[in-house]
Amino acid sequence: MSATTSSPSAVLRTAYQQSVAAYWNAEQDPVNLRLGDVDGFYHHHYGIGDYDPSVLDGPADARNDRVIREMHRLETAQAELLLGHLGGISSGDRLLDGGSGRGGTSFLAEQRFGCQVDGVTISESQVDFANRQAAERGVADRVKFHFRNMLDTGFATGSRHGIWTNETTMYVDLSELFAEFSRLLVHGGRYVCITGCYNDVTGGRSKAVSRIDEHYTCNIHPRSAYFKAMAANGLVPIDVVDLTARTIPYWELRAKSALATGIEEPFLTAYREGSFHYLLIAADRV
Ligand code: SAH
Ligand code: GPP
Ligand code: MG
Repeated sequence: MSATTSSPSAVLRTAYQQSVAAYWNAEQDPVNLRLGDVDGFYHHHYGIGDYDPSVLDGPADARNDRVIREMHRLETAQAELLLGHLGGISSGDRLLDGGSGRGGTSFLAEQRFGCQVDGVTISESQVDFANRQAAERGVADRVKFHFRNMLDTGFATGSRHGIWTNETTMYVDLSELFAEFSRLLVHGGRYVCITGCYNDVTGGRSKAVSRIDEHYTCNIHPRSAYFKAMAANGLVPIDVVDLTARTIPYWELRAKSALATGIEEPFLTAYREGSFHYLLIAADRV
């Protein structure tokens, strides 16, 4: 069965999921497309690492171009960091990208591991975009994108050696998600998550976090929710990395760029006030 032909009502089970799919089907923001155009890896996630301040110098045209390249470099570094936490993956293994967007992280995974990667997203236009890219890259036999819900992927039990979610978990119920990933992973298989989560220590959802939720139609979870849902589903954390300090420079650069969307200030406020973290969690299936 080709997942790309699944009917919308089978994949989008709730009005909420339909509204999330509508957001991604319509998404054409230059803050994502201009960056992807740099080298053909299209990301829908943020960046990590320090930026080169000299990109902000010089005449406007050259500056814009250099800022775009620098932001893209930091976003690619984020995906490479995530993939580095998958552990030993061999070319015969199968991976799943939960919420695959335009496919950037999946293509980087194929390049790194040379193995089969399936991406699932509830946006049909993203599926089409990413499958076109796979064909253009000549990797369509190894990297495939499907119009499926990551809460109910339809893939075989125990079929995955590695699964990741790169900024997608704020759209779903974590208990349902980790139950599905636990079913899909082999014993000893690795799950890696990069997410933004709010801080249980400072209390409930801050104003800045609420503004981020509103902007993307998502529902950011508290940090504790990740560990509870993992523990309940046989996923045992091995690495927990607070990336907050490493993502702030990306947001500072983005705030200065011509492609800023207005969400930069809530991210910077939330990170600086400590109400929000950018977190990587890697966990093994036991
Ligand atoms: N991981 C990608 C895209 C992140 S954007 C990247 O790093 O570039 C968030 C993605 O989550 C979108 O592709 C959206 O369609 C997807 N998504 C949201 N809810 C989903 C669900 N229930 N099942 C599958 N994908 C989902
Ligand atoms: C996707 O990035 C953004 C999300 C999946 C939303 C929430 C993420 C958090 C960590 C809270 P994008 O690249 O599409 O966003 P933008 O268009 O702002 O660059
Ligand atoms: Mg972006």
